[in-house]
Amino acid sequence: MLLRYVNSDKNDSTIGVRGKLKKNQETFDVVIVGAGFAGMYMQHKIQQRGLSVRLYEAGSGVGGTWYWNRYPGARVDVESVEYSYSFDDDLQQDWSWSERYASQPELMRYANYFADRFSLRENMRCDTKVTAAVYDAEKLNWHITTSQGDEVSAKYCVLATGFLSSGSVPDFKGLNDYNGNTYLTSKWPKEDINFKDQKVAVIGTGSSAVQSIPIIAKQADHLTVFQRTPSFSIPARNGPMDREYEKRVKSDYPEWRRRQRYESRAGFIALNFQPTAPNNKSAIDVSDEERLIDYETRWESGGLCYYNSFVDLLTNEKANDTLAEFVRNKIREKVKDPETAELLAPKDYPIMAKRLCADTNYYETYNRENVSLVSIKDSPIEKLTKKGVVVGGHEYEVDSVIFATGFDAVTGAIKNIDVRGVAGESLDEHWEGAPRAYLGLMSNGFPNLFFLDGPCANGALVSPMLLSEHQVEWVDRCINEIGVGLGAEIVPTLEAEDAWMQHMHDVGKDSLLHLANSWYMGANIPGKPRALLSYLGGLESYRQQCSSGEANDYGNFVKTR
Ligand code: NA7
Repeated sequence: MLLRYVNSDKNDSTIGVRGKLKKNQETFDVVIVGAGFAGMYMQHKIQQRGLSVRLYEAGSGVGGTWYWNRYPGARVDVESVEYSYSFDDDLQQDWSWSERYASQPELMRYANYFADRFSLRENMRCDTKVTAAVYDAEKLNWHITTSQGDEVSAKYCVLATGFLSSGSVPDFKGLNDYNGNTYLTSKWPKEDINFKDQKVAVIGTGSSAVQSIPIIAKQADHLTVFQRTPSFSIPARNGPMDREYEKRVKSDYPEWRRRQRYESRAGFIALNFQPTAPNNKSAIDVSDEERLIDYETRWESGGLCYYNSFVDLLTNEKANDTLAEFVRNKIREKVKDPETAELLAPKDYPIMAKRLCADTNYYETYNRENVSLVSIKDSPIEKLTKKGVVVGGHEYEVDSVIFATGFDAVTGAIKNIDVRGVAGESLDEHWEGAPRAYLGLMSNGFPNLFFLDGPCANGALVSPMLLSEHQVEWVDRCINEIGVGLGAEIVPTLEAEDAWMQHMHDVGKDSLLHLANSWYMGANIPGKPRALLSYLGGLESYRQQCSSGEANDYGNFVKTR
């Protein structure tokens, strides 16, 4: 099988400075893993403090998730003016987005602009995977090993490895027998791929598939989509940036950011949408007419704004079903063939219990003559053969198979590193089953090790930019307030970690998220323990809890000075 999703990036113009020494044994104040938006901001903060820092990145350039997910149609589902750094007013004034939702190439331009503007490249090593991070309890530092043979040490280690960065391909029978081209959406090749004159299969119907299918369908001779679970998708209503609107936002950006932080549930308010405030009423207490007005207005606004709709949509099945049925009816209106429409209309899980998708012509694509939908819900993919995909005894012959099969989300990228804390205990052992991290920032037994956008914080359900800015600033303060002279060690107490896990459980136990087999629950990966991976208390509550963590001179931590 030709694995086309493995890139060769040797001539990439976006590369940082690569490791030149065979065995680099330097010592740093801070080592950061990952040059996504969180890792780069962390590096900037550390550089501003005048501390020594090294950032390692597996890709050949910056951008993190956006570096790898370059599949056709890849774009962010939070509005560009919100999905951007807010910490520097000059930066947000200087940068101008071209569309309501930035595409992957534009996000890459932004990431590279950021790296240059804040002089990050010199302290970065790209094309370098961190393979192990082992704590030396005597020297009080982390010993970090990389795929390029670096062996460096650092007082502090920050894992900014991303929560959607470890792509997953199911272990289909016959995977290696298939002779055509294979692609993974989360490791898409850099060269232009065109499916003209090809018969193509897409496996999976999550967000990556929903974005890429309409584009691939226009190129391919025939596209067959293999769907196990349909997604709920809302029209994104993407378009060129409305310059008047941009001007309005920029005329008072701090106020827009304040609303994003304090007037939304998820850190985005879909600024174009009026009224922007979350609806704090119950969906079942209002009249049918009032409910419909909310749903229709948000449908017209587009995107993910149902996260700010009625307050009980994610806690009350009856309330949830009012919105689910509204969206199912929209699908039925769009898709001409009633049988296909019913297959595309999700009925087995609450809406938003898997992350909503935002699309451009997704459902309409199934009205094309060259597109067919095969439900594999009751009859899974049996195998791949030399020529294609077999379902229900029928062989679908295709030239290319695209795996849009998701991620080992939140913990996958962390677990790819052999992380060992005091007494040699591995993170895997400490997490035994489900991940544990106080405030989603640190784990007991792993001093001076921080997670950004990691487990037990609310990464899955809030705008990742806002969350990572908040976390980076917390870590920056922690390193500088506790690490006086960089001689200190800090680690959360087991009691604090237990209490946070209990709080996470209490806040999340009534959520409808438990009713879907999604990456939110780790349920999309065979063998991964089923557990809620994110904190569901909302951004504001999270911010308050993080402040409590800093209170009383970091009273919930053990410190050595
Ligand atoms: P998702 O949303 O996890 O989607 C993965 C899709 O792949 C989903 O439809 C899965 O079906 C399907 N899948 C996974 N394994 C199989 C097997 N074995 N057989 C058939 N189908 C399978 O990942 P995306 O990359 O689309 O999106 C991830 C996030 O990126 C998204 O939430 C946004 O935040 C942006 P299943 O639902 O498991 O039945």
